[in-house]
Amino acid sequence: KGEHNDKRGALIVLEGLDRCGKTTQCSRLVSFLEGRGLSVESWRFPDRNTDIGGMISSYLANGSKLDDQTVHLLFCANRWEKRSLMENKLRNGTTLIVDRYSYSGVSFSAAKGLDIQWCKAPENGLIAPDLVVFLEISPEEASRRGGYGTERYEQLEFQRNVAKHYQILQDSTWKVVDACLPPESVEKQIQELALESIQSCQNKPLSALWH
Ligand code: FDM
Repeated sequence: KGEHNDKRGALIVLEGLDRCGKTTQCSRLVSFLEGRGLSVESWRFPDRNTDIGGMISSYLANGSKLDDQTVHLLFCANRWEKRSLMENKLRNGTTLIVDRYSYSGVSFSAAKGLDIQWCKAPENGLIAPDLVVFLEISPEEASRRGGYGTERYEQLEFQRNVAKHYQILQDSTWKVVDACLPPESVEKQIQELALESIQSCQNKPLSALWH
């Protein structure tokens, strides 16, 4: 069969409020899985390297004014433009560790007051994750962690609202990990969840959001 791998990769998403430690944990997880000889890649959304990603990036830096619906659809389109590459990678046996996905998409937009069903609709048909690790931290605790940066959404009141919407979205693929435990302990829990997911996804076909 040449290069082709019979076993599909897992789609593993890390979610959580700003400053919950997602990005660090994503890269640690990728190193861990690579160390085990697995085929794995690190992804993130927004992917700022595309034209759409550039528009998002400028919006987040407060460099452009766009209405909430438009921004929502840009974030969503940024996932759609990566969908077929994502599917190919997964089918070829590569596990993807993704820093934010549609849950951020819906939670952040709904926190601005957009209707949650309206927000979910264009995400329909994107690939459903095999595992969502939610790194739980209170907005207050997150804001104490060295403070937020300067991007548009990094404010306590807004993060509280995002947290509320994350709660609503939790489903059976979610595993909640306490982001306030020591980082090594968080890391270990995520490793176990990821290995379990990589094993068990092999018997499951790829499926679509939101079913
Ligand atoms: N964000 C991220 C959204 O509002 N919608 C989305 O679909 C995604 C993926 O963009 F504040 C928000 C979340 C965050 C900001 O994300 C940039 P990073 O992880 O800080 O780059």
